[in-house]
Amino acid sequence: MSLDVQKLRKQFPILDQKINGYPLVYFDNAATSQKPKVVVETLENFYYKYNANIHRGVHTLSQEATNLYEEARKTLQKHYTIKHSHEVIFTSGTTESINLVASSFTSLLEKGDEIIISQMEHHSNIVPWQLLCERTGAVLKVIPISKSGELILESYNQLLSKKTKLVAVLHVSNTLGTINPVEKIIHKAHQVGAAVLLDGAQAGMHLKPDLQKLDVDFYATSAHKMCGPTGVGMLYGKEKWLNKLPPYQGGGEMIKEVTFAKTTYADLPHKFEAGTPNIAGGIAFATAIDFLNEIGIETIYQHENKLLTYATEQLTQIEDIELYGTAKRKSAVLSFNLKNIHPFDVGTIIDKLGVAVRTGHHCTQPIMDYYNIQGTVRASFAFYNTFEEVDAFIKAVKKAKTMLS
Ligand code: C6P
Repeated sequence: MSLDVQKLRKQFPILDQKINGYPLVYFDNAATSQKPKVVVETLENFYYKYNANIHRGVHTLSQEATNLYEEARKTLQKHYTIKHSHEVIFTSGTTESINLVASSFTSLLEKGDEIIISQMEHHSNIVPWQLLCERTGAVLKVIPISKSGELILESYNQLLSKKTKLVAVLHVSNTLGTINPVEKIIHKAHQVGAAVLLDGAQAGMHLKPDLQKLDVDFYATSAHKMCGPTGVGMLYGKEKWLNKLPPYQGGGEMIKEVTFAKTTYADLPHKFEAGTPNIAGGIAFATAIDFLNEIGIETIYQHENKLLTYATEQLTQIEDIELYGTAKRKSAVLSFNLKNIHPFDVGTIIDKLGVAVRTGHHCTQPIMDYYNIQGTVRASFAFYNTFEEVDAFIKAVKKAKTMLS
């Protein structure tokens, strides 16, 4: 099915504006996606009609708010094909989801145990594991990448051993666009008895993983990268792991009984949800998921892929373009540089022409070190982007090249 992009864009009033006198071309979707009216209305509706704390009150409003929040959990469960709704933990986003697992894993690791990550990870999937290694004496191992920006799986196989306790890798790279062969990665890790965490931050709007089929142990994601609000996300964890791990934070709602002698913890998912959560955000996260499913994630992927192919063809015709990330399976991310020109300068000039992209290391400094560069210009597309916008972007890059050469 093809998309009626113009009709969809009416759901995103922010796109219909001029920046520096030019129509906005929003190509910074990997940083955060725009929010459709239905999501904003859900937030507004919650605060106008249902605002109350959840799981705490006997009064009607509190019960209604609780029902909406728990319904949202079920929407996530269904979307990701998760067995039990209590395996869905609401967090503030991917970063917190990963930190939760890394923090709780402290008690399960011993000196000399190994954790495997990859060279293409976002800092959110590097630093929490480094901190865990510092706490426990575990050792961090890194799967290298190839020039095309793909994981070298032979090296991964060699890194795996009985010492491997956890493998934490990206589902989709925010800098290179690479869609990793996560099925193979999970299968291999399980053969040595290691758990697998996938950083799904960049998969949300483009792929619809069946988490049971994948057989992944943990899956982390953020609502704001899939048309939902900021400050809310999900950690999926297999029941057996969530039962084994100790709580991440202590506070209200995560306990069964508190005495000064001993505290016992609430059942899942509440054991990992201390304090008042982002209630409106969680509910609006579910609205965003419904919105995406109504369009169809496969339809979204196909449209974005066409944009990516067209943009790649156009961009690589410009002399002196260096492209980073040419994996066979890619999401709609284009990272590039103009030879001898700083990415920041390109980003600044094209912004003057209305084009919003991200420049810099994209919180993936090891990738920059690998390619021996300081940063890249990154254009990332969403289903509401058009071919005309790609043309405007290419024109802007050409102008930047002329001005900066
Ligand atoms: N990447 C980008 O511009 P949070 O901030 O918790 O929602 O997501 C962190 C995160 C984790 N993993 C990956 C692969 C990511 O891309 C991100 C966020 C943004 O690329 C902001 S740095």
